Amino acid sequence: MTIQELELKANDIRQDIIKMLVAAKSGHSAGPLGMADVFTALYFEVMKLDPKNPTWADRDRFVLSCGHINPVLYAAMAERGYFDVAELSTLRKLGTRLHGHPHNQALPGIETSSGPLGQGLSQAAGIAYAGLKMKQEPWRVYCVMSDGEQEEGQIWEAAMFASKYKLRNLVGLIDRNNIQIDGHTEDVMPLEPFADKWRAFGWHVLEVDGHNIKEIIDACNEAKAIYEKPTVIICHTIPGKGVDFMEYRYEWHGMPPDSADVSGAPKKGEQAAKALEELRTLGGKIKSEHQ
Ligand SMILES: Cc1ncc(C[n+]2csc(CCOP(=O)(O)OP(=O)(O)O)c2C)c(N)n1
Ligand SMILES: [Mg+2]
Repeated sequence: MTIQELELKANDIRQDIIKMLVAAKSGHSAGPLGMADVFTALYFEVMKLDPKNPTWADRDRFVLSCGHINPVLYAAMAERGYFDVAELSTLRKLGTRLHGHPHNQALPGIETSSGPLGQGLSQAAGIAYAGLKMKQEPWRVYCVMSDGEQEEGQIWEAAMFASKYKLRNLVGLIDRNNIQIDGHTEDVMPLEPFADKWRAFGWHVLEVDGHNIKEIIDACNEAKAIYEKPTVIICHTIPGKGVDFMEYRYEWHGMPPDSADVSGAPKKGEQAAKALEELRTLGGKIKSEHQ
């Protein structure tokens, strides 16, 4: 796909996210919107996968460590053809396959269950170890983490393990959006100097603009050429990206549009419509920019 097509796909994914959250009347807005470009790059360009055969033996493995941002995972999977986009409206409903947090027994293509933060990198490192050291498999492992969960010790245990075993088939992508549940990361528990910490743990470290799809793809390609180390890509993102009244606001971490009146936002009942209108306008701009 061209970069323009990928940008339009990310814009569709953002609209899917708004619609599914409103239908569910619960769920997280800021993280999923912020990571739409990263998921578009992964699901439409970077990862080897077959949506019609989700257990294909040679597929790249994907672990979502920060399970709460899974509206973006579901939207990317549906847009990629794993299941019908119409099913997105069943998010969090009784009997759905689309649980509030990813459930690997519920939906084909979900590699691991998650929700409790801090565990995904350990799972991904174990999978990468099995693939590389026990079976010499060609596939790679991608693990998306959030910045809030970097405050948990288990992340750093996994980082040491992956470095010790030189898991060059493992790529961590971190949503560096500077927010967590009720504040900014640097107020709650400072992470900086963040890249230096990963470097000190023996990882190859890259930093990208998490809204520049080409940069994300290039970084994932660079990781393939790193022989001795796992790679971490720090993706600098804007929480709530694409919806003006949500951008940079941690208040939207765990709330869907139209669930509450928030300062600076349209009033409850008008938020989803406003968000969708803004994204549709943005889509029009992307179309005309590249002509
Ligand atoms: C072990 C664990 N502790 C607490 C939570 C509750 N929780 C869910 S999301 C979240 C915020 C974490 O920050 P981040 O993932 O960076 O949030 P975002 O950027 O998506 O707003 C917390 C504390 C959890 N899911 N797991
Ligand atoms: Mg965060």
